[in-house]
Amino acid sequence: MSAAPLQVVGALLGTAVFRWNQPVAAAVLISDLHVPSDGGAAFAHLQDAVAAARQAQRPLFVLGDLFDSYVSAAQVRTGIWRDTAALFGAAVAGGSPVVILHGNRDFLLGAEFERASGARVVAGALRVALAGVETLLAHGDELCQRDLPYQRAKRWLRHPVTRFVGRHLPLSLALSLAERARRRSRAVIASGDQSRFLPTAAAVAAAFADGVQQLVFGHIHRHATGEVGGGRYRVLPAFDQDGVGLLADDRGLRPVRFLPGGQVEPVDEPGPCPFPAA
Ligand SMILES: [Mn+2]
Repeated sequence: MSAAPLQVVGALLGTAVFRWNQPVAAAVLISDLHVPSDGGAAFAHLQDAVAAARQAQRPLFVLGDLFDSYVSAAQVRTGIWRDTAALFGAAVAGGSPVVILHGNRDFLLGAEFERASGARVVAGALRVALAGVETLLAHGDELCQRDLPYQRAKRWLRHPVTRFVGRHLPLSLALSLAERARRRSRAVIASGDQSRFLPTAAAVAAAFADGVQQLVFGHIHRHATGEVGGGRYRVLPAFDQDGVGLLADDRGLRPVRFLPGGQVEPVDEPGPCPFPAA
């Protein structure tokens, strides 16, 4: 895979859609690892998924929220963020490209992480011909159109000025601000009408534009698959919970659990997700 800049080919509900410029015959896909500062189970599962990708010489796609939080560019030089960059660096050197979409917790991942890891960081969604199927990979937060407070906050959090300030914060301040934001977010999610946090059917259907045949996203931490508006969607579960992701190859996409040593075991196909209409 080349290092040429990716072209923006469209937008999905305010998220830029980039085009991956080569077909991908086979891949490993995971999402929502939320790797915490102590690594924990999430990092162990990630090592298993990276091992599986490396043994099969497949690219690894991470569909956002790789980290529990990533704010300051200084983070890549320390702790679990440095260790994760090194893990990806070894995978890239071993022939497995790593592609990371921004999630809502780590949308400040930037060029410093690309340099440290050799991974490609995509500031948006990614259109890719995956095992012969026109596929849109997205984090999925833009699909949750009923969560108006979140969508409003997203606009100012991703403003260039806010981003600049965040990325230049001293490490300790960045980490404590991120932890405060996480605590508030957990409280909001626990108290709200839960359907507010689901994608709307209209938003999911909107993803099937311009020839997209398949949509894969995460964010809602709920393993699901089904059809909306004539296209198949797949929602990846939170990877930190169970180490479950997707394999893509000439047999299509299928859920697997990643085990130590690069082994995988099949996981039952999930049912559909009840998307509210709007
Ligand atoms: Mn998320």
